[in-house]
Amino acid sequence: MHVTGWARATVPGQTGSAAYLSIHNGQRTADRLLAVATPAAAKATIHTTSTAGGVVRMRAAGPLPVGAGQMVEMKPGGMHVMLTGLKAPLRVGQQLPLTLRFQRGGLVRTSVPISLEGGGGGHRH
Ligand SMILES: [Cu+2]
Repeated sequence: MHVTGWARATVPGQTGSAAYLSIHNGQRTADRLLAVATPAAAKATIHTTSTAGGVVRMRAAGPLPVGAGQMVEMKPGGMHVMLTGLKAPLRVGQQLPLTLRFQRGGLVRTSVPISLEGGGGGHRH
């Protein structure tokens, strides 16, 4: 399982944010992402976003299937990892540590860069 992505930096007073992950399953068997955790927030929840009648709604979306050889890409306005109860501001240039729990693959620990617009790795538009 190869996980990359980024988390959105917060503005002052903001206690929630989101992380957008790209999950690549290089295995020959399908897997499912069961849960995400970070020491930086009280809660991390897999969410999808849908728009119906001009109203944007988010709802819990786990467990998230990742087929054999497939890539699941989270994006602003779509699937994301909702972070609530942040213990400190998310600052541009810092890293957000994450632990992903897969049904077959077990725990995957990673960290993603914190930025304003994504791109990660110091890349800016
Ligand atoms: Cu959300």
